[in-house]
Amino acid sequence: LDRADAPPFRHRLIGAPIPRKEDDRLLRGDGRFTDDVEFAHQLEMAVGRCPFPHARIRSIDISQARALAGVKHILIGPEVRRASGPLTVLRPVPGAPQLPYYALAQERALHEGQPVVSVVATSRAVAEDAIELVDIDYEPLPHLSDALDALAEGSPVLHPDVLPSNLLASNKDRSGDPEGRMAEADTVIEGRFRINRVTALPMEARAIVAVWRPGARELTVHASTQVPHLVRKQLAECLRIDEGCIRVIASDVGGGFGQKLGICPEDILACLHAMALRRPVKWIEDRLEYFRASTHGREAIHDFRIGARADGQILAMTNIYRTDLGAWNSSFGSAQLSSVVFTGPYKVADGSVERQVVLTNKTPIGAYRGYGQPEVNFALEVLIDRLARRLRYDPLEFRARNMLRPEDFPWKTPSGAVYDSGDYLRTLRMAAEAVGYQAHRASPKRRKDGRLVGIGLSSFVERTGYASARFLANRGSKFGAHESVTLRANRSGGIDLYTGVSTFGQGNETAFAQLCAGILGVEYDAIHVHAGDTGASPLNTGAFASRTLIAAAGALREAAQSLRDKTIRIGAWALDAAARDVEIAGTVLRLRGDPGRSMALSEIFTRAILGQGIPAGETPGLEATAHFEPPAAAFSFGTAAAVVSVDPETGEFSVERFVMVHDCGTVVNPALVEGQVRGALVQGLGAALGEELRYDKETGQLVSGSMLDYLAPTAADVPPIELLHTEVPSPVTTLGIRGVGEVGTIPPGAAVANALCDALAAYGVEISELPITPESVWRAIAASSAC
Ligand code: SMO
Repeated sequence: LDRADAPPFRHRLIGAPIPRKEDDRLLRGDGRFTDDVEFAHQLEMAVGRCPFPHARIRSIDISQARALAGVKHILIGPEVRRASGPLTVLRPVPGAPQLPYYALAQERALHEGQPVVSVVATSRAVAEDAIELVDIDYEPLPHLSDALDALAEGSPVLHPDVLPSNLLASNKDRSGDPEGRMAEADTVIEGRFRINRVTALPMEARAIVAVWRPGARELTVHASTQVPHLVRKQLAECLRIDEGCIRVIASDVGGGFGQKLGICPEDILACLHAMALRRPVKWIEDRLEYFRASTHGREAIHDFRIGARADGQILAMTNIYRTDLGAWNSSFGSAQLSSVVFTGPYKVADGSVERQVVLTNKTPIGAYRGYGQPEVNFALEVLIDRLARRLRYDPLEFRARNMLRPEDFPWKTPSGAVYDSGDYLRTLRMAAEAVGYQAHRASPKRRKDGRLVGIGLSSFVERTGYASARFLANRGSKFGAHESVTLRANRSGGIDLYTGVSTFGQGNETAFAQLCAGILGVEYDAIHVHAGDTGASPLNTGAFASRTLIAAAGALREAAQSLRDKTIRIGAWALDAAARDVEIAGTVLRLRGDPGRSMALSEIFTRAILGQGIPAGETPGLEATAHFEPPAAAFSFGTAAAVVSVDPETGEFSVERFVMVHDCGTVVNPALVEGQVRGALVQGLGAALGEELRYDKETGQLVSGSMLDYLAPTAADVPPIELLHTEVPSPVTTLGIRGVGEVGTIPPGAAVANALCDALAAYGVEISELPITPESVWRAIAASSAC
């Protein structure tokens, strides 16, 4: 990938744990989040939500609400349908229709928390009071809170106008002869695994401020989003206005985690109100609304089968799973991605995977960090342990025997994915070594204090980035696969870096500046990053799928090299030297071997910008935009190991150690990588060990929709985490980078489940559901045959 005339791309800043550029402002309280944006004459919006999981809306009377002092504007379903289209999705389910899901419910509301009425008033308090005064006559309808019920014959159908059943889509991938190979197997093991519905829980919930200036035909939207340019496109579609009239600005975003991908109903509502009133409208989601109405994550049922020979060779795997999407297809990708990695790190050529996407009367599922991969990892890796036990194989050696070897790559999986490269076995061995696996195996399970100790493994492969835009186009995606950057020299001798990638905690400002400074040879502090404003960045894709740096590194390199070449041409000419004899070093351009002959970059940049004092034939300006599309996805990989102790009387357990060995290819900034992996592990442990958005089957109500009931981990709940890295460069990305943003969410569930089953081996305990809680462990002990 390197140009012949360019210096090696690998430079001194790659691999340096440079402190995050973002932290200075965040730690000083100088961050600017959407709620920090204030306009004169600004109004606030509140949303009235359906209290039932499914109801016909007979009538809505807003007369009392309208009469309340301070109320400026009220919207209900029919007006919204006149003024805007149904919410579009970024990546539609192939073959599935556009569902008629509008910013406000129409004749029927399909889930508890769905917006039914919105009010704009002089303050949030007044708007909320007005919501209380809206008189809505609901007729509750039969509801579905379970995917299997939703598929049953005779169930009520959520979207009867466009779909004959609640099965939104199903499709299948296969390769080889899984049935034949299963028949040959000495042992076939199967299991059903239930993965909980959870939520991302960003510190900043959703937020928007919309400002409409009709004279300028300009709608400016400040939003808490991962994808400003995609939000702009979706707003243009739903509001039926020209994209050129819309500017989306995401300054600081208080957590994305996939949940801040694409638009939500409230975005449309705030814009409609702002356009009707010609005044700025703000909506800041509160935590209770967040639980009920922000897209949820995960929730799937996996039926998994593995067939193996008595000698421990896996012959075939099959996986059928149902994802409960809730009432609308906000995101299909997570349902799709489970299948991409369903065979994990194992060499299995014969396999099939079938996915069914099911609609229910629950809050729509959206993207959530890990994006389908934690779900399938739990099913696969728990079943691998069970199979190893049945074959009387050590779980570590059973994994090792079946893992893909470096010489197997590129490896095409039964789902059609192509794993690029890796040394999977090394991560397994390193995790075992770090956690003291053999010593654990040799020591008794029962400790002096009566607790049982166990150790569990989970190995994984994660797709990061994705295949080319051509691949996506076949599937009706609204986004491409490239990333873009603009670099612009300024007269102070610095570089302004413009990116459409918003800043939501990943550290991209730091990594971008680090790469840019390294390629140019300028000071890191001379790079000024301007992120997340569609009015001041080249049209890009956005930050999701652990893809940002994989794609952006190529764009950064191209733009930086172009800027560097021009700087050198102008500087060399001014110093009366040959281009090959000069170099950029910090704040100056100097003659190699004669540092006394130099010129300040500020001087060269000023000459270039003004077009004064530059060689004949050189155009004025010093600015470059580059777009880069990586040729393929890179697959991260690794192994986690958990040590648990459990009280067999009560089921109370604690994770005493958690080791993670991970490979994200070339590490640009180890401090950022550690932050990403550690943070995602905490989210993964939380989702595995307590978090659950639980619906009451009878009433269809969300019963864990507050911070009191939703058991997110606190700092005191997080076990000691030990991180190790290997660095196998990916052959398919610039620099060999693999993604790292989501990986930590993947292995915790299976690692802890396997550790508990190891500790409780004498009881023959099996764990097939998340979350794993003291109660569920106690029930599993009680249900086990040994009791
Ligand atoms: S769940 Mo991520 O933002 O692809």
